[in-house]
Amino acid sequence: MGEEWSMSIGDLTGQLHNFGEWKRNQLHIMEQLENWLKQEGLYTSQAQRALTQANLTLQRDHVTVAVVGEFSRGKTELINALFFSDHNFRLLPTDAGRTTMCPTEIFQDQSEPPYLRLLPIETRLEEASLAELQENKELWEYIPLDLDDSEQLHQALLKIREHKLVPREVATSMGLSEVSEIADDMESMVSVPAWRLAHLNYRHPLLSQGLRILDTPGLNAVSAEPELTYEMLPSAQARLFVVGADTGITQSDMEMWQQLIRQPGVRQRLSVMVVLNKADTLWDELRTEVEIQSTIDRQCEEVAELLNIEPEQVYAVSAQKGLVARVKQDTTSSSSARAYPTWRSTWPRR
Ligand SMILES: Nc1nc2c(ncn2[C@@H]2O[C@H](COP(=O)(O)OP(=O)(O)O)[C@@H](O)[C@H]2O)c(=O)[nH]1
Ligand SMILES: [Mg+2]
Repeated sequence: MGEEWSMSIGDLTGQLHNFGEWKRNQLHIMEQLENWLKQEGLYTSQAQRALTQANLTLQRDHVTVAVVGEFSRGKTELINALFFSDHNFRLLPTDAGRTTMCPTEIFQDQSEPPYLRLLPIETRLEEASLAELQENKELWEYIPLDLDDSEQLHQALLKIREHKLVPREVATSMGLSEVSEIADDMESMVSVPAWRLAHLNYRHPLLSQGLRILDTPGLNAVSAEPELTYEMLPSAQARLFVVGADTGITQSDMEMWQQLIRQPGVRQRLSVMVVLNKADTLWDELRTEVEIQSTIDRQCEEVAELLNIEPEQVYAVSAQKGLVARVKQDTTSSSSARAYPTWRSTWPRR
């Protein structure tokens, strides 16, 4: 399983590289076209507009990988393990019971220095559509990021999961009565997520080739932002559906699968990979590696059967142990890495 997984990451790197090359090539062709049109006296204002538009579209073109699943399955940890293990800490905050509350888009915009932008939850009170809000940068909180300052980076990214207290009526008018938690005995104040959407402009070799990662919250928060669910997900080129080996496929995993992945009308060519995360919960020191592997294989088969996909589409991983092993640079200090050398050697590396 591990080998296939690392192969897929290798493929992704290769394909993104080709995509980046293709984009550069197209931009070069357009430049030549522009020069030629100018030479021939055909560079009208209409031609100029068309070329500028094509240029912009191409530069903004991304390959989006959306990470979806019920809350606390380890989606955010998986993104940390796969893409951000170069730091000596967890880049995106993950914690038991305190899950990502707002969808987070991670990309690299060369034209601006790294930043975190957050769209305040209060914008739900406005009539504007999410697309309009995305354009209106003044509404967003802007935090410049210093990628060399781990502490600042860590503190800034903790904001993604901030909550705030609002009167119950306000939460209701925001359409958040279901996701809010009661915060005091009087039940007059409730706790709601502070942000609707986060944009993280970061630096990473894969992001620079045009990869965009979409980290999503669980079902509750997703259903509070239906526009996001139904507009952003179908436009993703690939989707990772994350389930937990500790819980197996639950009723709500199944609902998410049906609502978000198996939506009628979603283009079939969209590729879906199912990640059976928290495989470490099946590790057992009193059993042999062969026994453990057969338990993991069996669980992958069960997941495939329930979701009606091929067992080859299910990848058993441990995002957490993988992240720890990579952050610690695979040193023997990680007991899991020491105990499971096969796992360690097949974990994808950049
Ligand atoms: N044992 C174990 N715990 C994990 C693993 N991945 C994530 N977790 C834990 O599960 C909790 C939720 O993780 P998080 O990434 O925030 O889940 P998300 O809500 O799906 O994004 C955190 O406490 C993580 O440390 C894993 O591979 N193994
Ligand atoms: Mg999360």
